[in-house]
Amino acid sequence: MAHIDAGKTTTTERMLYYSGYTRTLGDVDDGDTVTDFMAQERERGITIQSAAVTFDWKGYRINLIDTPGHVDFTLEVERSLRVLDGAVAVFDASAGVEAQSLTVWRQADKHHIPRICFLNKMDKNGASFTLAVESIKQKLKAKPLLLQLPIGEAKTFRGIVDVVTQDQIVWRSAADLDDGKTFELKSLKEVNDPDLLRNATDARNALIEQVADLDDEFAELVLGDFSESFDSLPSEETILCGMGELHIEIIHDRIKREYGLETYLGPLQIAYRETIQNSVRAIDALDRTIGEKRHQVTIELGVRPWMGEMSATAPVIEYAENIYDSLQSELREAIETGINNSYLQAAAPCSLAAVLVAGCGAQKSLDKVSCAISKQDIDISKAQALKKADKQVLEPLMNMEVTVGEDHLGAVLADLAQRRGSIQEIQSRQDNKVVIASVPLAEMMGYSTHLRSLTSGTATFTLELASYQAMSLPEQTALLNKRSGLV
Ligand SMILES: Nc1nc2c(ncn2[C@@H]2O[C@H](COP(=O)(O)OP(=O)(O)OP(=O)(O)O)[C@@H](O)[C@H]2O)c(=O)[nH]1
Ligand SMILES: [Mg+2]
Repeated sequence: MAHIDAGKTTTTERMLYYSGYTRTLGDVDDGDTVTDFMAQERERGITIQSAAVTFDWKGYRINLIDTPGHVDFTLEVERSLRVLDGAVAVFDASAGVEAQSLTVWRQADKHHIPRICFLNKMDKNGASFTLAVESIKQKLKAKPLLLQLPIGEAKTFRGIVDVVTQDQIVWRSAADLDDGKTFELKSLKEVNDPDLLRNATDARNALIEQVADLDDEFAELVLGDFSESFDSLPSEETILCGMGELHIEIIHDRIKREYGLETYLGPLQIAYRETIQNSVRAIDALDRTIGEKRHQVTIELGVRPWMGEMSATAPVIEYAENIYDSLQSELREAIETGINNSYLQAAAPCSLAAVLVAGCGAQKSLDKVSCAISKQDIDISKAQALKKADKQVLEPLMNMEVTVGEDHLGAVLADLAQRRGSIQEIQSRQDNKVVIASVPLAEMMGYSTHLRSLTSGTATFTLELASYQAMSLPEQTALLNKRSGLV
């Protein structure tokens, strides 16, 4: 729906052509479009009656009604609005909101029809994205959410940026203008255009905020992520925890916008873990005088690899024979709390290990102070035991599924092999292949961008944590060298 001549019929004709519904591209001025089929329409180059067409696009069926823009046929538009699920309001970007657009917009308001605004004629002399958007805000009293930005305007118009995916689509220059079917899709990260990248990032952040204002669930998601992820360390560094690169970027941006803090986002770090390969024991004897009283406690702790279920936060505590019963229950509690605390505070959580309380002796009458001391010293003895053990670094291993067309399957598989991925299965789903694989998280940096350029944006993927797996010795050495700044 729109003012006369905004380009509804032309846009419809393009949709039919690009979706494969028609084989030739009709033109209003030549009088050969699909939806302007009446003789009078073809002669005058205007739409007089609404015409409905149905076509398929990316697995969706679209029922489209091309309505007339002339004021005399307003009733035709009203008729269509009664049966529609949604409307696309087409605007001439050099004119903004024109009179008849205002009329049909109000009609759509009356019928509570959701709307998409399409700024057409961005190539025309005098086209202005900013002015057109401003006119939508002012005249229609609407709050548009910007989903695309133009690249260039009027004579320089050559493409658009997808605000959500941060990809750009650029058509060939006007000189060798064809039917518009050929274009180049690239991630903005691969394009050296700092101004465009900044505008696109700003637009995306503004969009996230607008959606958060409209949708409570979405807002909670964004804010909840933020507060949970803000994990401060004693140093000048703050660790942001997130599920992926985009997640981290958004949190980083919110810190700037909402707290006014200029921060530098360091490279992404993987949450590695460490485990031990053999059993070791350490004895710690403590003898302290606090006030008048002497506290003496000896603790012997052992640690050994744990072969059972993965236990990330709760350690497995075992007692050596005869120890359990001989321990006063307060001391037992103190020891167990000590072991649990030392687990939770460890910088790199040590999973897959069990702690053995091998021996413990204390003076006869234990009081609260000796218990507290025991708790603290558990940490020291555990650290001593761990130091003696042979260690093994574990890395997060992800389950992944890539859905890709047959023609790009080879490229995706070759790329996964380079990322230390192992392919478990390749299934067929409709026209696509689904690759089921596992791959270390450390190899997945920038994967979404890379996959897009590898498959011209046709593939999709999902990723979830599967387990922690032992790294090979060369991989471990490379990682440790990198972490200690040797390479
Ligand atoms: N430069 C330029 N011209 C366009 C564009 N889209 C449409 N036109 C031209 O604008 C004129 C009107 O296009 P139509 O598609 O008939 O417009 P309409 O909205 O269907 O008009 P009515 O049905 O009469 O309301 C035609 O001459 C088109 O060739 C565009 O993106 N750029
Ligand atoms: Mg028309």
